[in-house]
Amino acid sequence: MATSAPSLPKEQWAQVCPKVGGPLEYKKIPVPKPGPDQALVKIQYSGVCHTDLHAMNGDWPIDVKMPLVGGHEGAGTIVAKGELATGFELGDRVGVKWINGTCLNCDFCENSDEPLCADAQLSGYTVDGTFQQYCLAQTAHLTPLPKTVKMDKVAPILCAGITVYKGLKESHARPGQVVAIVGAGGGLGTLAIQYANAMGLRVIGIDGGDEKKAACQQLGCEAFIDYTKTKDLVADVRAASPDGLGPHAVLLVAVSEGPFQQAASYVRSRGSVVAIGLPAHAFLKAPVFDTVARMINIKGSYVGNRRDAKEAVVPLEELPKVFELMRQGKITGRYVLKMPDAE
Ligand code: 8ID
Ligand code: ZN
Repeated sequence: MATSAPSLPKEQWAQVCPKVGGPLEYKKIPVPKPGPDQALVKIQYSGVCHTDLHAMNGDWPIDVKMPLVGGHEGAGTIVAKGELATGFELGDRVGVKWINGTCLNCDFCENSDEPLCADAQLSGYTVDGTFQQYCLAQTAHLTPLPKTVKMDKVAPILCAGITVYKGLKESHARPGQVVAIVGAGGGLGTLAIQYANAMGLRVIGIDGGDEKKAACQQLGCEAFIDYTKTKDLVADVRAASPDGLGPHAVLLVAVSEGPFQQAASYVRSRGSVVAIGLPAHAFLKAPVFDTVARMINIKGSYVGNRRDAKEAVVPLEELPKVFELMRQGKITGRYVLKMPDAE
């Protein structure tokens, strides 16, 4: 049976992107109703991912819903659910992530590779996301949030944290080995440093500017290379690894093509280059000879699963400001939006 909290409003505040390119409109829109296998989640906090800016800009070769409510790092509580929505009760604390719903029946879904499902619905991309007070998601794809985690702290984990944790696992780097994180001072990067440290890895951070350098060092990078200042990035990255042979793995989380063409030159022989960032219209490039003769493994990694960070909290009406800073490359760490009535 479908259930809902006794007094749900008919309207809510949302940041709506009316068409590709924006600008955003902060306005009231109807509160949606859950389908049979969905829950309605009252969002308290939402992270802001660079993906949200890509969506607004129409950067990628997959169609984006317009008008669109973006956002895919939402933390909140269930206030209504459809008659086939099992596993959760009203009032449960949950996370809404990038994968909003999938078929649950295809080969990929059956093998826990739901992000690869051809029918995957994407929060804040193919369906409205978490830059609104009330958001829908298939209950199978909600993440239960333990009572002990703070909603503002956990929000960025629902995309950035999950993605970099998965990327580090995909790199197969082992404790004691060295990973270079390219774009280390951004949302994904700052979380990647923390996960890498927690997994016993040594981190070389690569990003630009003193603010990002300080943040990276404070979070646990043992070396930092400023791509805006170095004269020979490849040589500097190699030199920063303790034996001079280069990092065992490279996590590419930057939003520019250059690093994607460069990483194979400094990764250690037999090492892995893991592409995660999604700059518009970009290509990966690597010398065939080196890739073969140095046994380099180049792969992509797309979302996945996990935990915590230090973040700034700003109110929902300030989303356009966050996007502007992101465009200018001035975001250090992750911004988290606070919904108008969050505690
Ligand atoms: O599942 C996935 N693969 C996935 C999941 C989530 C996000 C992919 N992403 C993608 C986003 O769509 C985006 O393209 O990862 C990318 C990074 O997202 P973000 O961390 O949310 O972006 P940010 O906070 O703007 O950080 C980007 C950092 O890259 C640095 C910037 O200074 C910034 O700190 N950077 C750039 I732009 N060019 C650089 C360069 N040449 C660079 N750092 C080093 N070298
Ligand atoms: Zn994201």
